[in-house]
Amino acid sequence: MKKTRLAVISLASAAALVAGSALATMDLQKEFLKQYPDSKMKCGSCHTKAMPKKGEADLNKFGADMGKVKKDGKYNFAALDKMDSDGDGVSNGDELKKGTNPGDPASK
Ligand SMILES: [Ca+2]
Repeated sequence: MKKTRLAVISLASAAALVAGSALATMDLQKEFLKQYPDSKMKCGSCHTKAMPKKGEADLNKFGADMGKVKKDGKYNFAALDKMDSDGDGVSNGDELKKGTNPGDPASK
């Protein structure tokens, strides 16, 4: 009986952790789209893979820059706008307004 209870608590804890991380990602996407309604935000905007699976969530340069402008849980979007994360000569802000990918130099 004790083992069953422990297993149920462990499963519930694991589910809460997974749900928490998924919600954080959804919250970030919502916050991002609120800030940049014309952007074509997708997983590949911040990650090296278009559809990253668990363990493949490597960030591209734009995703890494988003992490750099995060302070106390808030993103400094004004600072992010001025950067040119992918080095293609077009600022992140301009790319996000145009709907191009600020993490892909081939998209500008
Ligand atoms: Ca750029």
